[in-house]
Amino acid sequence: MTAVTHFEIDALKDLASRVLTAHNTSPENATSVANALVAAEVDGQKGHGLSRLAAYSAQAASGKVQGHAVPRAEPVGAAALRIDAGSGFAFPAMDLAIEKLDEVAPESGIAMAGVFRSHHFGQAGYHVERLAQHGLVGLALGNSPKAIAPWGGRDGVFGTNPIAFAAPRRSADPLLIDLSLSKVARGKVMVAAKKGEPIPDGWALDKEGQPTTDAAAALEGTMIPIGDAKGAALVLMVEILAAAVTGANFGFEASSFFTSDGPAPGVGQTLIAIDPRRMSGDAFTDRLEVLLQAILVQPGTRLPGMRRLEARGAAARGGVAVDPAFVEELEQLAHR
Ligand code: PYC
Repeated sequence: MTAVTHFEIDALKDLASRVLTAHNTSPENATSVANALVAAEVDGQKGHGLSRLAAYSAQAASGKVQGHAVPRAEPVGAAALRIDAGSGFAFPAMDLAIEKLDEVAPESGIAMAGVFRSHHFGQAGYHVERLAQHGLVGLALGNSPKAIAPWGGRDGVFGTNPIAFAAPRRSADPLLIDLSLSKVARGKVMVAAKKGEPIPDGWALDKEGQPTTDAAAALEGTMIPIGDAKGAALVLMVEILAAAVTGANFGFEASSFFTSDGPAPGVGQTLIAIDPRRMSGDAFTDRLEVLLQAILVQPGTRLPGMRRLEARGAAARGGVAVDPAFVEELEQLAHR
């Protein structure tokens, strides 16, 4: 079993920031990335947390990610803007998108930002939750390097293409739905392959497009989407909204989020903010509570996103559980 120690949230942010600034990244960008990675760590989403830091910093050092990029917003309509992430990290571009949508959506009722020349945007829910904290309903869609084949096919075309949704509540944390569209994260297959263990049926296909329980064969093949053929259609929709609409690379054109060689991935994200007050005034929050209570009166039900909130509460009380040997590795990276 891995040993864990509880670390202060701010200490982990400071560490992540120092690792990045030691690897060709501006302090502003390092802060933005560190905030997002530590938020994922706090929420128990470790696959989008500090585990990404070594790969991120190697990519900034090699120039595959432009650590000093300054994202630029260009209005392209009354309530639409394009954001060029400049082949930098996705998080500063997403921060800019949120800042702009917060300004525009309350005026226009709805606003959209399309981010291109972008990179891994981590847990998609992190972005929409911030919109919901400002009273907006948020929808985020992002594409990623190929991992899923078209239904019936065998070669990866699409990424795991997450969709996240958040809605503000009257006196509770926003409702948050965050779905990656592969049945399970590829990271779980990587862990099984490392241990030489099989994976459950239904997770992945081998390179011939056949179902496999062999983790190593699955890594050479593709991930099965949630909902099988219906999920594959949803993956296609996200690919169009996140990449075709924004002018970004498709999943099959994008380079890896993990390796430091080659061109930048150049993926895209679409973020949509709706001001529900413009549509239904104060009724929105009342009606949302009616709906959520209709769920919660049934024994055995929970709202989506609760595990994350519980993890967050535990971290706020007692710190974030991280393997101290891993933290030491990150300290070494910060002093390279
Ligand atoms: O959750 O699969 C995911 C994901 C891909 C890119 C960003 N998040």
